[in-house]
Amino acid sequence: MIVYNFPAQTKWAAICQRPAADASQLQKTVGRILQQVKQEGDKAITDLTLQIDKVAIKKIRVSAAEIKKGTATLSPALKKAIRQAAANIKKFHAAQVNNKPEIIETMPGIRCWRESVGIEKVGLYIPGGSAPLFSTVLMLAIPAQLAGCKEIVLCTPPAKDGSIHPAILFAADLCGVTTICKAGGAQAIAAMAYGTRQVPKVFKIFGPGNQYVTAAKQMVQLENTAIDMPAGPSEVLVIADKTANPYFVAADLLSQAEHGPDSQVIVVLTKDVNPDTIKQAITDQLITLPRQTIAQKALDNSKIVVVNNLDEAIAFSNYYAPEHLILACDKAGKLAKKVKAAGSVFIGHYSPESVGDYASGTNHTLPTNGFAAMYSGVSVDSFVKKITYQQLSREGLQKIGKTVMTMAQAEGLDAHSNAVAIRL
Ligand code: HSO
Ligand code: ZN
Repeated sequence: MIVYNFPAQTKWAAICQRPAADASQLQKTVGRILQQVKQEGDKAITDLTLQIDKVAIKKIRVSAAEIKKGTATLSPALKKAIRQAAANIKKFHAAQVNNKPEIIETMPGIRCWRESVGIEKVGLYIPGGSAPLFSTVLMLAIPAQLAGCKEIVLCTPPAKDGSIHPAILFAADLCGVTTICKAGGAQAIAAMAYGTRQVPKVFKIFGPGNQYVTAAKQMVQLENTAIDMPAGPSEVLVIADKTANPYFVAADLLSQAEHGPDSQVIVVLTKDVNPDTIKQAITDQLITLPRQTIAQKALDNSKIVVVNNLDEAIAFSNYYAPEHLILACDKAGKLAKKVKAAGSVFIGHYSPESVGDYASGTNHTLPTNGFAAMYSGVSVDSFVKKITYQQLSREGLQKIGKTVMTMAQAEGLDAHSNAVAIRL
């Protein structure tokens, strides 16, 4: 870990820099995959799955029998844990559902309101890779279901034997996913964007993924499919003062670092904390982890920033705009009020990020790469369109008619003016 002692504000940009992916080669490869899926549909998916994932699949769609067989192998303890997490996520997200639109009478006889309508068809991408993130199924399918999305398609790469991880099947089945497909990478994104015989076309695609998935999402967005948000490697920033337990802090940093070698880990310490105590606590815990090689790589690029006080710490964090922000200090509640940019905030010594990753109820699909400065994490809102309505009575039109006609004429749009005049 690189230590920066009291860096001047002019140095913050360099410290906060995220790794930049080389886009040009990536776009060519992904562009070719998108084209292939567009032209050959399902055949392209099976061919690419064999070629890239080295898995031979007979059918892309997972059958009901396969779901039943797969979920039966899951331990009762894991099923119980998934149900508990799902219940909390549902409870938190249900409060975001807006089913009583407020009618605003802007003038007598002019009534305006806004209604949330679920996006008919949505696509969820669940990465396979080194860890099957079935928790992400809950985080995406639950708000989709609450939003009233009719079709919820899930794509995830199959394992070497052609199967889908049983916990992914269980979570998908529990949360109303309507179609599960065996497809990963850019080809999965293409299939959901364009539609194939087996993979339904969707209007918006959600979920994390590697650089191919991310590039594919960005490219289909230029055509006619919406995406949740621009995604980059996962990040955490921990603010710790002398009240923090170095072992808690180290554990949080490691839980982020184990995601991938490109995980971003930053710890901001007030000057009364010795960075060596954190480093020692990391060393002690790292050796016990099965994913220590991955975590070590992420830690090699991670940073310790020492600042004068908590106000400076929060200013630095707001500048970085982390996906996850952990406030490891006694005054965390007060500090939380000063957060201006973060995907999700974990307040105090007993709120590890892991809890938000799985089961507190908040969503773990969050903005990375500095996008927390202007984007929000996934919520029920991400799965709806907000349609506005207005209804005028004759009297209402009489009241506003002159205003509209005057403005329309001034813009040189006489037909607009006439549409009012003809009614009056
Ligand atoms: N920390 C990840 C989510 C996750 N963690 C899934 C464990 N499983 C990105 O927010
Ligand atoms: Zn995580």
